Amino acid sequence: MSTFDLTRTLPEDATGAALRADVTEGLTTTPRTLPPKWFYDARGSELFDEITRLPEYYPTRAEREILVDRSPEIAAASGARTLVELGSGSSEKTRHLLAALTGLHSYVPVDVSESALTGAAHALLADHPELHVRALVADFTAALELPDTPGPKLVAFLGGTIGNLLPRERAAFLKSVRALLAPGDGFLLGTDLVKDPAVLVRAYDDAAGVTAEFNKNVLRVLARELGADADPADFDHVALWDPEHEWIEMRLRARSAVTVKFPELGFAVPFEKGEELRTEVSAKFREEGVRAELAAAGLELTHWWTDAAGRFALSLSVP
Ligand code: AVJ
Repeated sequence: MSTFDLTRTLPEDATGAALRADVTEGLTTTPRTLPPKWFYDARGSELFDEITRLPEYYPTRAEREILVDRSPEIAAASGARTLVELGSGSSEKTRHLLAALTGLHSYVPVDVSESALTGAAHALLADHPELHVRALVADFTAALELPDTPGPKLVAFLGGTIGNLLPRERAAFLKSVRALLAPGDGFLLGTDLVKDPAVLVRAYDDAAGVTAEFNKNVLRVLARELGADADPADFDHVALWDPEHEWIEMRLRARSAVTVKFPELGFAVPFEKGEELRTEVSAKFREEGVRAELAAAGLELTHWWTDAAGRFALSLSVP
């Protein structure tokens, strides 16, 4: 018999408090920045889903190709009885791993979205009648307390979302992952790879304008959650490649001088014409860099799998 339970570790108004703190910190100083996690309200999550089906946005398809081709190898290398997935979302790509992990006892999806967790779990339980799903509503960048489940465990962080963290945040995140692992456990990490900048920029500035809508959606979130008078029509979507940091940046550029008022926070943010707000970095990686960052956190890279075109990588590392 399969089982399902869900644990909330986020305090009631954690989201509101975190958004207010991020807005205060990121918008009252220059250059103006906001963390990318605020894209993902219901509409933002739908837009991201749409992005994953765009012809220009290759990472999702490339990662799925690796999971389809390599899940048996990943399963054999890890031998996991518990799969922990950080930022599990719809768990769509995880199905391939779950099918390959034949000895699996427990699946622990971790996500800030309770609705995503319950929806995904019910779909999975139908296919895995013996599986124990122990869902955690939690922010994976904070310290996690995992349920007590049988080892060995495989912690997976897919999608290339690690690229949204700045180098210092990445180092702290990898150390917190390392702290979850015991001897015999493993860490499966998805990373998008450095490639022709034109291909990268197209992936973040698609012809249909879906990514532009996704980027501007953060302004709708500010309007709804904080009563800000942020108008998407006042800003242009910008995606550019930063060759020094080897990351894509998404920005919102003021089309003319505009002031965004935050009545609940007691301040207003003036933008000059052309002034930009950085809404996301999406770092791209090389094998040696991934190996070095893992090593700095006490993890040894043991496997490196890419899609046939070499666009995206999954790595397995061990403590
Ligand atoms: C979900 C973080 C992997 O950085 O490629 C897609 C988000 N931003 N298009 C990425 C995103 C713009 C995506 N991740």
